[in-house]
Amino acid sequence: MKCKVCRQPAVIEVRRHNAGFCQGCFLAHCRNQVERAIKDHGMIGPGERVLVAVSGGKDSLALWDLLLQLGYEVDGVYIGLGIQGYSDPSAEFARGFSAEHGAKLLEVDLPDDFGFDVRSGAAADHRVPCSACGLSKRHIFDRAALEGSYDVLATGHNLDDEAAVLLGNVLRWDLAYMARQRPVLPAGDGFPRKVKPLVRLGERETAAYCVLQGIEYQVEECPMATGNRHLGYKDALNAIEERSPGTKAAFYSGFLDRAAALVAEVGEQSREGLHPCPGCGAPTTATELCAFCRLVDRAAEQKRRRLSLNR
Ligand code: Q46
Ligand code: ZN
Repeated sequence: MKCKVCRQPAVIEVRRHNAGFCQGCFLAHCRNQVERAIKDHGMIGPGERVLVAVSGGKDSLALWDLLLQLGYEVDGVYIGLGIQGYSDPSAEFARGFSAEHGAKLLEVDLPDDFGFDVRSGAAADHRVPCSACGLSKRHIFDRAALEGSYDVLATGHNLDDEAAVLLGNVLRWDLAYMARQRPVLPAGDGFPRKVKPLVRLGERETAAYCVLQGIEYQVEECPMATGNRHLGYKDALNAIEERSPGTKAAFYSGFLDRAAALVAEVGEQSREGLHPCPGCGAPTTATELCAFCRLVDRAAEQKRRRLSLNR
């Protein structure tokens, strides 16, 4: 197969585009896709400061690299989740990228800074681990962006992630979640602007980008992901994509073009009635503490109970 752009031998085929690319043209293709997503959706303005949520995996490190390549001023923020055998090496990949590129990395550690890890927090708050993890990450990333006065928080959600989340939302007809699924969520009411510049790239492409660009990343999946619903939706979409390449992109872009505006109002309603949490100041609809503060309290309470039982 030849590169669609320069006719040299291709190193990767992207079936969705019915095209092969050589190394140089593939890296340029990734930059173009990110540039186009940023421009089409008005994600980042000239001179704005960006904070990238970094996990140490392929998507967030590819995103960090691509934004730096495109000339943006970008720092990273990494959260240590206290997941045994996974969090420490992930942190090393994030730190390695930061050191190699001379880019600033902020670090927050759930056990050190908040007194719990994903597993113990989830147990204390009667949630599944990914729910406690997602809640913690959203809260901490938002705070880091606001406290650091960044203009925008960028996350590494790629096309496969967004299509899988959309499938889950459609299967449950969860209009409020669908409304929040846009590639840009505007700032306001204690939230930073949040953007997803990788929505035009699949996860095979972000992995290939890292390999071809020489970026070392955490290849292992999070051990807590096993059996989660999101992975099931990804598998289902991959099976469809295998038979009909391009379906995933058509599903997601069709939503943005034809359905997102119809559900947008529901999303605006879900931001109504927000007030600052008395514990941390983050916006919440809860009458007392926000969900994250409750998680922190319950984890602390559980810890106290365990310690008194062991005495
Ligand atoms: S890190 Fe956290 Fe994911 Fe692990 S515990 Fe679940 S949500 S699977 S992106
Ligand atoms: Zn709070």
